[in-house]
Amino acid sequence: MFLIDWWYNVLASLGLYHKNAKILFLGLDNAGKTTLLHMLKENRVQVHVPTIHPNTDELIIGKIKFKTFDLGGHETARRLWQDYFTTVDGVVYLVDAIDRGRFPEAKKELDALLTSDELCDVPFLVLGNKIDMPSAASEEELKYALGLVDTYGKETKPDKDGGVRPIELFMCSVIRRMGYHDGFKWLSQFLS
Ligand code: G3D
Repeated sequence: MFLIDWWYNVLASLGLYHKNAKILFLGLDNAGKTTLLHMLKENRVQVHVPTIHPNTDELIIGKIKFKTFDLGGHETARRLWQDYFTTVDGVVYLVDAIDRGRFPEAKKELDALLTSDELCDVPFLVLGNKIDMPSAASEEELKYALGLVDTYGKETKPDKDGGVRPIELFMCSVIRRMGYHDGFKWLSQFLS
């Protein structure tokens, strides 16, 4: 009973209670995907235990299935997430906001996702992670670096003016549990 209450609280806080969805956590390695997954799972930061699939991880809470994949240089992982596309309902794309040297690579991988036919109708929540670090890029800087000029808007009003691609950037710190809740709530409006 305690566990059910706890899960309810986690999903409710993310706006995902009653949702039935497959959500991909994508991004370059080191962006914070595994940490976010474990944060949802345990509600605390934990040391990762390497698995036989080092570039992917999975979590199921209620009717929501989360799966992570590293992008950039991992051909095997790329094949795996492409196999997953047919049923994906939302993408959470994480970017390490302190690693400016990899912004171009992060943009390249994001652009490839955004232009893929399989994901043309899929909402994208972009999370600029690690804002607890003083050197982290600002939201404006990251938006510019990722080429996210025309985003959906942070208000939660589906179909506000039809045709606008559901993509939005939220800055966050996974380890401080800041920012990503608003992002998930934004994403949840597009999930059935
Ligand atoms: P990945 O799964 O996308 O590859 P990880 O990324 O979740 O393994 O995280 C990579 C590193 O970033 C980890 O550090 C993790 O602790 C750190 N990290 C994740 N989220 C945050 C955050 O919000 N702020 C800061 N400062 N660091 C974060 P280590 O040292 O374990 O490699």
